[in-house]
Amino acid sequence: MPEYIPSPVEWVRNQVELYERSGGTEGTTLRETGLPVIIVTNTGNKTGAIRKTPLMRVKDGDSYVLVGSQGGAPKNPVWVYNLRTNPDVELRDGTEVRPMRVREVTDETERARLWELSVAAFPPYADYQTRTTRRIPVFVAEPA
Ligand code: F42
Repeated sequence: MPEYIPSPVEWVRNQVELYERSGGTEGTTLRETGLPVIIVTNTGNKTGAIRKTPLMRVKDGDSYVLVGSQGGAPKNPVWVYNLRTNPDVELRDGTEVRPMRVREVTDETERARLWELSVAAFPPYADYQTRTTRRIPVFVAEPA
């Protein structure tokens, strides 16, 4: 078994810890927004270690949209590279944990639809895109 390496960022690490320790009944929303969060367990592209990344929950039928916004930071979050290298993840939504396969959305029409869905679920995403010149990467996680 590869080792699990918790996030170096304290509030993120704490959220993952509470979310998982409670079996998905606590720590499931983003701070004061109260909006729901999922946890994507992914594989480090260099270390091969297990990484757990909380993201906003954007549902599209049985699938989830994963938005690499990182608050509009100039660089992509590292998990984006992890998913590009290893698309097999485990996705926790509350008490439900399922294996999923991730693909990056490159089709413009599909991306436009999913972006709209993402902004509806979490309005700050729109703001984040205006803060950075990079194109925020969008992925879809589908049941494996
Ligand atoms: N981030 C988003 O981008 N979108 C969201 O919708 C979102 C929602 C959200 C909700 C709740 C919450 O608690 C956090 C949320 N975040 C959201 C933040 C998100 O969870 C990540 O913390 C953030 O996107 C940054 O991702 P990151 O993968 O860059 O994480 C950093 C802090 C990190 O863990 N860095 C590690 C480190 O040691 O510096 C490296 C992790 C890693 O995967 N390393 C790789 C490996 O092989 O292990 C390779 C490293 C390399 O050098 O390439």
